[in-house]
Amino acid sequence: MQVVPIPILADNYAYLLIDPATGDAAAVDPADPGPVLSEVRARGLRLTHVLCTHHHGDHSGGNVAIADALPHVAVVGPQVDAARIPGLTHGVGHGDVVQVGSLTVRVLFVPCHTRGHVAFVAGEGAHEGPALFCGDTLFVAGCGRFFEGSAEQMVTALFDVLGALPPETRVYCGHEYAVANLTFAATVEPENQAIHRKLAWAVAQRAAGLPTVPSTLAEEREYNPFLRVHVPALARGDTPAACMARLRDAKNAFRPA
Ligand code: GBP
Ligand code: ZN
Repeated sequence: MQVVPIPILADNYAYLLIDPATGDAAAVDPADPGPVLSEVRARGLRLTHVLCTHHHGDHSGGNVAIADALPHVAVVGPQVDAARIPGLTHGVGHGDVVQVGSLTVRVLFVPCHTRGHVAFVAGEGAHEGPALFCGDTLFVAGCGRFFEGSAEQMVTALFDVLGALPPETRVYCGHEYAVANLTFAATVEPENQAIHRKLAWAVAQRAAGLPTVPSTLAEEREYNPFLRVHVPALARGDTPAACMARLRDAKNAFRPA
């Protein structure tokens, strides 16, 4: 299994998920089809699927152009939001599987950012550990805004659903937000050295023109405040959902100095 991040639009990532055994590949959230199709051609791949995490245009806006360019491609996305996913051919829900060459991709239902948001986990059998494509649910050191859901739903998504994956799971998220997220994280947990280390690393990566993806779930648990709502320093006596709501409100209001 190989994953290639493709920076698109202002700060989005599309991804190619490649099965080296067959040359088959899937494109995750290819909202800008140009750079994604160029990469497919340059690598001599056969694109078999678009995997669309949610209806927002910066994730789903390339579906139709890709299907027009490559009519055999299956457009996979949340059945719950079928009417809002352009070009959808295969509506899926929690536990469904999609076969990309010899790779098995499993669908996880993680509503909150949008009411139909799904994540895709690939290569769960592979010895290098699975790859998680989590769209705008989990970011490096952050999470998505709760546009169509509640703090309770984000707790379920991050702890019960994504939290059930192994710690070595590689996290491929929908936006390059690491520096902004870690700057916020440092204000809510200033004593946490993992935040300061990751922030220095993220600033250096970005200065070198490099992405901050992937991280791992194990790493995220060290510095991501939204995965630390049960830690006393952040919970301050609140339930996980109440802490989740408070952190989300604070992040929405946060403007770096
Ligand atoms: C800021 O505040 O500095 N950069 C901005 C935040 C995902 S994109 C931009 C923002 O709000 N991004 C969204 C998010 O969830 N961010 C998490 C965070 O800021 O902590 N989107 O493009 C967003 O989902 C969108 C598209 C939203 C269509 C609504 C519709 Br309708
Ligand atoms: Zn979004």
